[in-house]
Amino acid sequence: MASKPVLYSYFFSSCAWRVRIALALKGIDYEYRAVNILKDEQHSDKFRAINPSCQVPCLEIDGVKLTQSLAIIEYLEETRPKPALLPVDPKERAVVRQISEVIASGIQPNQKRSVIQADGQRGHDVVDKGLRTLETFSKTAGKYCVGDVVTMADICLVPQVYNGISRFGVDLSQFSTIQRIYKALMELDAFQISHPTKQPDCPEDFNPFADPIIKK
Ligand SMILES: N[C@@H](CCC(=O)N[C@@H](CS)C(=O)NCC(=O)O)C(=O)O
Repeated sequence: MASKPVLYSYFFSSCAWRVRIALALKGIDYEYRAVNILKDEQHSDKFRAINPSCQVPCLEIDGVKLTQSLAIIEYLEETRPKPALLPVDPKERAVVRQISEVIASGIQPNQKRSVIQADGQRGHDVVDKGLRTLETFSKTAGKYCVGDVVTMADICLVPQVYNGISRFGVDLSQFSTIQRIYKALMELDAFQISHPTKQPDCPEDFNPFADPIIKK
């Protein structure tokens, strides 16, 4: 019998949350192993042996160890196609990947803890500018980012928006389409059960609006 997938995650990691959403949408049961980034556990010898790039997420599944959230999501899509997270139409697929890349390559790496250190204003500006770009994609939005079906773009959007609001105080009301989509997505089970505050490593006294490192 195949062993249960193992997800190395940190409750407040937006990249790990992407994978948690994809696993939840596809109904894949997994074991959760916490890597505490605030305690620098990603650089421990133990975790380095698992993922030499010292980052979460990392997913052990089907006898392979996968890193990079978008690559993991695409692997899940190819091996467990239902429900689909990418549209059939190549143009729509491209838009989904475009939105995902804006977030995964354009926003998240520039606002991560190790990059901005204690500069909350810089983090705010990076997310604010990125969401401004995403708001311009609203022409293709339906109920969700691309049409009326949840896609990888939505999986990337929610953790980034949550991060922007809770860590940097980004004012979401400026972005009416994103705000509407975010609210619609947050009503779905897969987004709720994968939420940072529902993870086993989330401290009981965690205040999502007071980042433990960045004091505004
Ligand atoms: N491109 C990677 C980024 C992964 C990443 O930046 N992970 C962060 C948490 S969201 C991390 O592990 N940070 C700790 C560190 O870089 O030391 C992905 O999409 O998975």
